Amino acid sequence: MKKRPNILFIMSDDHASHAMSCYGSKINKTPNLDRIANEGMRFDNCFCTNSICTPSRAAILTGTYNHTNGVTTLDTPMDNRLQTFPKLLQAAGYQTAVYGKWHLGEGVMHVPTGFDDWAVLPGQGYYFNPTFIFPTENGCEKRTVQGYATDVITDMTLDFIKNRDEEKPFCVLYHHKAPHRPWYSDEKHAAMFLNEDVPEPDNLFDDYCNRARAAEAAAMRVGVDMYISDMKCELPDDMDEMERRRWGYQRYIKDYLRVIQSVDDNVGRVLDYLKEAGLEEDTLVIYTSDQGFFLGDHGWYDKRFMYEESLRMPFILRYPREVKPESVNDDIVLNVEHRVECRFRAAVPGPCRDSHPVGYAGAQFPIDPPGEHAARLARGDVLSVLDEQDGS
Ligand SMILES: [Ca+2]
Repeated sequence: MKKRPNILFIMSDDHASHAMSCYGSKINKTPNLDRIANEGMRFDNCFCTNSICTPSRAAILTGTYNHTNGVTTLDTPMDNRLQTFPKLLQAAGYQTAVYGKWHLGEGVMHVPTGFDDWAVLPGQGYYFNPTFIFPTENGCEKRTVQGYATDVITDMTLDFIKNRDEEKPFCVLYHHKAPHRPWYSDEKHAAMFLNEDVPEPDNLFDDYCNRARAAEAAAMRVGVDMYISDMKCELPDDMDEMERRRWGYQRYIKDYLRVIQSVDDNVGRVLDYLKEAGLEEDTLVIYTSDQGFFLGDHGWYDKRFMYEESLRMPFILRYPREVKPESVNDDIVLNVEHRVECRFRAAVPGPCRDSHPVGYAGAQFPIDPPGEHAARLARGDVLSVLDEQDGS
């Protein structure tokens, strides 16, 4: 039987690809995330189907669109009886775990299922000394863990890998809370950018003319529609809107980039451990985020708007046994396909349609019905999909 890879699925929260140097960022460097892209494949056109945390996370786990899985808003928790890729892997003999951001609901119907071990943040969680929900014999309990969330989540992930049953492959979902607002940096990165300005995007001072009214109405303007908790100071009342945008951009983007630097450092710790433990060749490493983010683009921060900056997700993977270094894929890929990627790599048997192989990451794989349209789009087969929809 073909050796089954371990899977390290790393997902952060609101990390836009244009804040990663492997995607050409003009404002920061992410050397450890770049290692994944440089030693594997970078996807340049990966998009979410609903640019907000909870729905995107449900789409990724289940491989289905939100009208199918029922998770349509931040307030619709996921039914944990739904089929997910970790459940399929667990049933196929994988050791499975999830640590960090979950944001798919709490309580018996919504906490993680399909995992041999887990510890997740309730809701958004906190950056410092976060509370986690842990499984117990009779259900679950909340406990506070001392430390900085990005470090703590990494420690949990490393503990799981170090203490695994070496006879079985593993799949661990390593889910950062960062860089979701309010962007609280750790001490190590607090001084970054202190005496310098971060370059502004060309369209920071967008005036929304010649655009649909929604653009002007959107309450996502940098410096104007932000809270004191975002800015960590009182908002100035002696600036016009454009001055406030310029001031607010520097205040928030520096904190956003500082918390990303901790994610990058910690991903580096895990990559170093995989190498040290001799697991590098046998582990598929994926890095993604639940959606993108406006980095001052159009004068906005946040997401939840159908623009490329918010819909585009970073998606890079490394698996030396099958993926050539420095590969780039510009096909359109959707978040509902992440499950397919993990299942394929693990060669998990299941209710697949094996008569429909398609090219993806330079390989052939069977796809299942929920991923079918997206996978065909990934082939560039757009017109036939649209024709089929028109006729159905
Ligand atoms: Ca998010």
